[in-house]
Amino acid sequence: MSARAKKPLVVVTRKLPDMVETRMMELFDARLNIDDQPMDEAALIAAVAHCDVLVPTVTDRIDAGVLAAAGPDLKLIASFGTGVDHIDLQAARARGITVTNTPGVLTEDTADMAMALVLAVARRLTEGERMVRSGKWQGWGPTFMLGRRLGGRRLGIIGMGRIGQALARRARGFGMSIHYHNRRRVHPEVEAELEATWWESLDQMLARMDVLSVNCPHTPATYHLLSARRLKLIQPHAFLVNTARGEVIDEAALARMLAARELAGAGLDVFEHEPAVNPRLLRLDNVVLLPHMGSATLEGRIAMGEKVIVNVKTFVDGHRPPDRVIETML
Ligand code: 8YV
Repeated sequence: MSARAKKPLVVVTRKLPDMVETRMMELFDARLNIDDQPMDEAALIAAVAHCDVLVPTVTDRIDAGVLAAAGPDLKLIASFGTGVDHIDLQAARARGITVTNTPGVLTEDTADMAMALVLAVARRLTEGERMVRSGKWQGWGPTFMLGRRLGGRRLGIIGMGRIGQALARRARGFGMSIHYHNRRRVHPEVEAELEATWWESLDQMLARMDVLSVNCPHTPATYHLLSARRLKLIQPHAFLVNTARGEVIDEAALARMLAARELAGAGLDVFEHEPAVNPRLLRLDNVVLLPHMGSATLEGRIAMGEKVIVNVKTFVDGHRPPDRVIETML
C-alpha cells in the first residue's frame, strides 16, 4: 500500500470526536459514519469488500462471515477500543489482516468508573438518588439507608492488567486491601507497591472477598468465568462490579442471586447481551446499572482516536503499527 499515490480508503464505523475525524480526513480517504448508527452485517460486508482499512468499535461484530467478504485491499483492522472480542482474530490472521487496538489511554478513566461503581453500590448512591427524585424521601433516620464501609475491606480484582492495577491504586486510597487473581503473577515491584496478594485459585479468592471487580478481557477462556457455580462461592455480604465485559459473568445466574439476596449488590457497566439488560436486574434496588460508559470521557475518546490514527498511518507507511494485537497476549 505504501507504493500507492492515492490515500488509503479508511472506513470508520461510528461517529468519533470531531477533531479525530478532521485529522482522519486530512490523512486518509476517510469514510465517516455521520448518523452514527451501528453498522449491520450487510453494511460491514460492503465496507470490508472495498476498503483498505476498517476502523470498527465494540458494536461491530467482525466475525468469520464478515471477514470472508474482505476484499484484497483490506490489510488492517484498527479497532477503536481496547477489547478485541468483537473481532475474530484467527480469521483475520488467516487472511493476513493485521489487527490493532488502543491500549493504555482508557486505563485511568475505566478504573475511575470501577471505583465509582464500588462506592455507588456499597453506599447505595443511585438507590438514594432515586428516592429523592421520586419524592418518597421522608427524612433522616439513624438506621436509614445504611451502606457498608469500604475501609478495611478486601477487594478482589479478577484480571490484574493495567486497569486492574489502576483500580487497586484507587481502592488503597479508600483503605481497602488488595487481592487479585491473574493467570500470571504481576511483577514483584507492582505487587509490593500495591501490597497486593496473589491468589492462584480464583475459587478460593472469591470465597474470601468483600468486594470483587472484573477487569479481565473477554476471551474464550474467560467466557462465564464467573459461572453460576463460582458466583455461589462469593460471600452473601459481598459486592461485585464489572467494567470489563458482560460475557465474563453468567448474567442470568447473577440476577437470580441478587434477587434472592445471596449477594449484597452489583455495579454493572457492561452486559452479556448489551444493550439488552436482563429484565430481572432492572427491578432490583441493590444493583447499579450503567450503559457501557466506563471509558467515556472526551479526553479518552480523543486519545483513542489519536492511537487509531498512529496505527493506521504507521501501517500505511509500511511499518509495524505500535498496537498490534497478538492473540497469545490475550
Ligand atoms: C470502549 C471498551 O468504549 O475499549 C474497550 O474495550 O470496552 C470501551 O470502553 C469501546 O470498546 C469502544 O469501541
